[in-house]
Amino acid sequence: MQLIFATHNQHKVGEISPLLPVSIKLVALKDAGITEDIPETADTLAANAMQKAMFVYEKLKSDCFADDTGLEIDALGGRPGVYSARYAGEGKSAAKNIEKVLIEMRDKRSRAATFKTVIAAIIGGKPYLFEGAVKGFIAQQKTAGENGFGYDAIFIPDGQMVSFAQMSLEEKNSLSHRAKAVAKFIEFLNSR
Ligand code: ITT
Repeated sequence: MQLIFATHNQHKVGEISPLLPVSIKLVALKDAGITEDIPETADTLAANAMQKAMFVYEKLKSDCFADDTGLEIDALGGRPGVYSARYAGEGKSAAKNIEKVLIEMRDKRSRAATFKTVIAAIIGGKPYLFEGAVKGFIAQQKTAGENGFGYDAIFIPDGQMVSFAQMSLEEKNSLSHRAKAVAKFIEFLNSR
């Protein structure tokens, strides 16, 4: 089957592609002819993911899905959460987002956080949601490691010694919020 992935974030494509069975052909937005920004104006991950998937479905009437992800930090009352992408402003700069979180977390002893991904899929014209989460904590400062993207250099999953930015793609995919949501999505597709 063919699935359009409603994202402009190539890192997400890079993480999800190797998790999909060969029977699923992933189609990038630009290959589906969509180059404009997709609005994400809702205030939950699920509603944002569905907004992105519906945007594509309404244009193309094809099976598609979107991923909305947020980093929820306990000591910050769940922020940046659904506002993760633009936490430090419209520029969506990962470096600035990380800097803002580290400043807000400077005096915080409790550093627990959860990465959450919600996948919204429209399959055969019907909407579905799949969630994945991983608990961990926020590092005192940016760790070494250039892998991953976004907040990966400050997130250390529980039970691990290193951040997502220090892990290979395979290691991150064996633990991550996104990989867990994708696994549920694949299970659903296989059960149809
Ligand atoms: P699309 O909406 O086009 O899919 P986006 O980058 O805007 O791409 P989100 O709305 O889901 O994606 O934004 C989530 C924010 O969290 C954004 O700043 C990402 O860089 C970051 N993020 C998402 N997944 C992440 C991951 O696995 N590790 C670290 N940071 C991540």
